[in-house]
Amino acid sequence: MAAWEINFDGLVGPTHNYAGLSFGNLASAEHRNQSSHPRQAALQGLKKMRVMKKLGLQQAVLPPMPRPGLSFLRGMGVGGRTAIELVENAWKDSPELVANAFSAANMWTANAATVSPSADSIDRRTHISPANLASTLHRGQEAEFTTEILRQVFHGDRFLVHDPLFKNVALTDEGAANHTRLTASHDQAGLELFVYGTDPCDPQSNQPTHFPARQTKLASQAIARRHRLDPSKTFFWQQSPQAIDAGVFHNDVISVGNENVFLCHELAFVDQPSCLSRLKDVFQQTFGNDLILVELCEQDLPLADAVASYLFNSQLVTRPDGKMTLICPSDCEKVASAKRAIQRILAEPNPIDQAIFMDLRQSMNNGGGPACLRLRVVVQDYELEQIHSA
Ligand code: SUG
Repeated sequence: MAAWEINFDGLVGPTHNYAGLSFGNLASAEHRNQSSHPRQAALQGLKKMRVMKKLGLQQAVLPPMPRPGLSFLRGMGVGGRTAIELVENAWKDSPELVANAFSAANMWTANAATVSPSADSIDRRTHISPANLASTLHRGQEAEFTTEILRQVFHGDRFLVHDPLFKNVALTDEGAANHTRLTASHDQAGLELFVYGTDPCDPQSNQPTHFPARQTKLASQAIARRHRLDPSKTFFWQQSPQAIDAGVFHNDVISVGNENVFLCHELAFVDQPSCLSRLKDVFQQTFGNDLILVELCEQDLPLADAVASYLFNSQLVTRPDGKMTLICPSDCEKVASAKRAIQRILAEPNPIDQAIFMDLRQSMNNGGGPACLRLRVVVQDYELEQIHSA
């Protein structure tokens, strides 16, 4: 039995722009109202996909969504018979609505859905939960179309594409950006780690004070339940409020995992030492091998540098020769501490022996690095025929 990880990247659409819509995402705020270059953005994304193919990996692409979001504008009460009328009327009344309707944020497919491969679920189906993205106005309009696309791509009965969780402040869900799967190898059942920013059932708990937490514990738990995961192999960790306040709006800005390697910052999670120690124990008991943990400390890579370089938003992938490559944003070469950290990771005894730096400036300006641009789906060879061939 063979299994592959397929990366489904988003393709940047022609309305790619910098409207500063994501409070708590430092890059989005910093580049607000600057000029964007959609063609360059698309070419940068395609180049990354080509690099992945060259490494011998499985690469797929999801289409951009129809934009501007006319049904969004109509839903906001804007009148007009044609697209142009709708946009003109919205612009006169509330330019913010136009910014939201033009958002091309669906390029970040790490937020499209959470995926649990069939090996992990009790009913042996691949479960896919499209994210409701209800924490931001511009992204909330993605869920419906994402669900439609995913149902067309994963059309067979071996896949179950759920409805998004209903949109409610207690159930905000941002998809795979807050989910990591660890396993001895892709074809085996994995441990699934869900990371949430806030727990609506415990409003007194430690919360960020500057920026919003986007993922709730209730949402993560509901997804794990729907995906029929084994509770003894499922973890729910709270993201550290300090990290969120430093600009870590999604967990994939502060940690990344692939097979038996987990790379994270020491200030990523609440109660981190005990969380990691339990994870290591369960990994060892499940697979009979050690989890390789690469934990970078504040002294070596300050949180601010982690956010500026997006080191943890690198893609960590297993090549056909069994070794691993980090696909890093080229910003990592410019931030000295991040560059040193990567050199150290490459020199240490772990499977990561290659780093490739990619210029993704157009996406990075909105807070989207290499890992944001892809949705990982692990499929067994016999499941491939149920994925849309185009
Ligand atoms: O949701 N930026 C996206 C970036 C998503 C990054 N994805 C992951 N970390 N997986 C967001 O904040 C900016 C849009 C604007 O400002 O115009 C934006 O939506």
